[in-house]
Amino acid sequence: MTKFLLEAEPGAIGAEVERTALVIIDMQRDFLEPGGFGETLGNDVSLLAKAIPPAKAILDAARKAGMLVIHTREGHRPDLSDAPPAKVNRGSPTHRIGAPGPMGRILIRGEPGQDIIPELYPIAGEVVIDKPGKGAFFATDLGLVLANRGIDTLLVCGVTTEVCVHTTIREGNDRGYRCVAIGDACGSYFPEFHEVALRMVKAQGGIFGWVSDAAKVVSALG
Ligand code: C5J
Repeated sequence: MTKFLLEAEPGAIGAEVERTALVIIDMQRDFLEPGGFGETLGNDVSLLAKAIPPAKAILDAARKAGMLVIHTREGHRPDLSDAPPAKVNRGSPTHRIGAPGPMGRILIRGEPGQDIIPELYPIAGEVVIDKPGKGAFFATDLGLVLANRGIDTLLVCGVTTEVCVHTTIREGNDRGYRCVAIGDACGSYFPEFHEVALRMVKAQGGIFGWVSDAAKVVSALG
């Protein structure tokens, strides 16, 4: 086993490369790219773009170290059979899941906008999890993949900090994983939510995880 020590808050965390996974949440074109679904909702996508270079840095470091890399994509089957009406029937009808969007049908698997941005595109051997919910464990085989690889620690980054990243860290924590949010490799359309979401993870002695940053991950794995 290859051990590493990651500087984090509320305290450093020791882990093993072979028992750690990098989980990159929903770095999808529709959330991040100008002209995508996120921007049509009135969001400033440049706030999310800031997370791309740090996410790329830890992706490169994880690949070099031979760490398990997992990418997730939020999205649904084309017939919406896995999309709860309570999720679909929300917001303006022209901006709902399944409606035509600037990069194909909104949050539908296989549409260009639902895919991962080119900068962080998965390579052969990396796991891609299509998830119908906000958390990456809900209604997916993520838990099975992690158990089969003997994973006990998750380095989690992606978008958005307070929604899908947070939900995944909460789910992972309850399942017994040590979850570390890589703060600068996460992003939100709402900077105050991003900041408070990270503070929530590490509050009270690390109530459901740790917070670190990309430079610390690169240094720990280097
Ligand atoms: C994610 C969302 N990925 N905000 N989705 O956070 O709806």
